[in-house]
Amino acid sequence: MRKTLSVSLLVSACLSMSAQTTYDPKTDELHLRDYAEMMGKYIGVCVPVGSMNIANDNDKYAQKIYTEFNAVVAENEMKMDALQPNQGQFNYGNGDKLVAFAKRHNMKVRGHTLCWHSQVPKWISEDGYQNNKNYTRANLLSILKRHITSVMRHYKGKVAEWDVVNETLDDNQWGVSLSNGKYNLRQSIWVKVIGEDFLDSAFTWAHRIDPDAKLYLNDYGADFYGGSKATAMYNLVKRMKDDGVPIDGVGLQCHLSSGDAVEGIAKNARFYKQKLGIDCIITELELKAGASTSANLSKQAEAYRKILEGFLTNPNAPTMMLWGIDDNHTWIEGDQNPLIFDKNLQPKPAYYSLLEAFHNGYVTDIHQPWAEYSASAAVDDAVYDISGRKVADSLEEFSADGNSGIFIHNHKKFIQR
Ligand code: 9MR
Repeated sequence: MRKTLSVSLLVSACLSMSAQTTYDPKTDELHLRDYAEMMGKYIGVCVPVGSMNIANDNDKYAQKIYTEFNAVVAENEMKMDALQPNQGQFNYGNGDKLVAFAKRHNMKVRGHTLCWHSQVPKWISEDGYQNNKNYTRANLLSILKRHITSVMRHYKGKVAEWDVVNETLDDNQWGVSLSNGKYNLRQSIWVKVIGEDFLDSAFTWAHRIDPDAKLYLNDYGADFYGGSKATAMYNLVKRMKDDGVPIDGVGLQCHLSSGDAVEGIAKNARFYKQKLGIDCIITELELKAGASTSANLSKQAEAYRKILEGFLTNPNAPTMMLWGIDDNHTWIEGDQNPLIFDKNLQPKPAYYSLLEAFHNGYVTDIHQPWAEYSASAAVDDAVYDISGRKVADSLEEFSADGNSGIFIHNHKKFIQR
């Protein structure tokens, strides 16, 4: 069982703040989840429940997971083919194992995923695209409804949030723009046989059974603000919101590489907050680094750091999940070393950079009055004095005002002379 965060650790975190000592993440006694909890955030990881011994709290992987993370998601075990392998036969064993693990260690469970074109059971479709069983629209609607309502009922109150629909956008989004509001859907069996309203129905059924569960639309390649798939995602979610579909947010998978322009993620999150007032979370992060050279690992660490810094400054980004515990548990092939622990479960530079980013975010954070966030002004760029009073709506406005002293911008203190 994980030890609860002791008062002395908290005190030491605060002391290091006031004493302004040089921070060394390698000697930090706190873990990622400790900082996340102090800041009201979730940092999580996917668990290959079927092949990891999480029933044993002394297992080294189990221990690492509950020590470092406060959220989990099943890597494969709560997908449609796993939960309903034969029509009407539900198999909740592995999902229940994850829920029990999370309960023992006070972690949030994400559900992944109620409806997808991949990992669809063979009794529905050979490959998630063909309607080789010749289902009618009515047949498929009732199959989907039964799956979603059964699973939501089983996990009601135990799984806090769901990726209701996964990867419904086509890879080709040529011609979409914010002004034309267009998006292209993947021609999965769901879209072809039911039509676009399978999405609306899926969210509505899920919400009816568990109105407290948060419901997300999850996808890859829609991570960076301004990208064509990101624009398509926004257009689709806006359409759903406008139609009153109960959607709480967008999941950005973030299967990325160290060299990607990862700043685009935080920008995307801000956009969803400002325009639609919904969450924008990171659901499946990993960063391909290439071979395990020190240059590659430092570059990777910096990219992880930037992503976490962006995540901490966005109040509508409560959750950031990694897609694997270590470089031995990744779906990425080849020598890519995409995760924050190495093949021997030892911390990599990326782990320390996350810890440091959390530490810096926590100890310099004079909690911004998030309630002031409005849908209009770019208030996330606001500047505060050290008692938390807003002095300017933006850095530009601030510098034009001739202020001097210590101020806070983006959770960081700075001195204006
Ligand atoms: O990590 C998962 C891998 O073990 C499975 O073989 C694969 C099957 O499609 O799914 C992987 O997880 C995917 C996730 O469910 C959805 N987004 C992409 C992930 C990586 O492929």
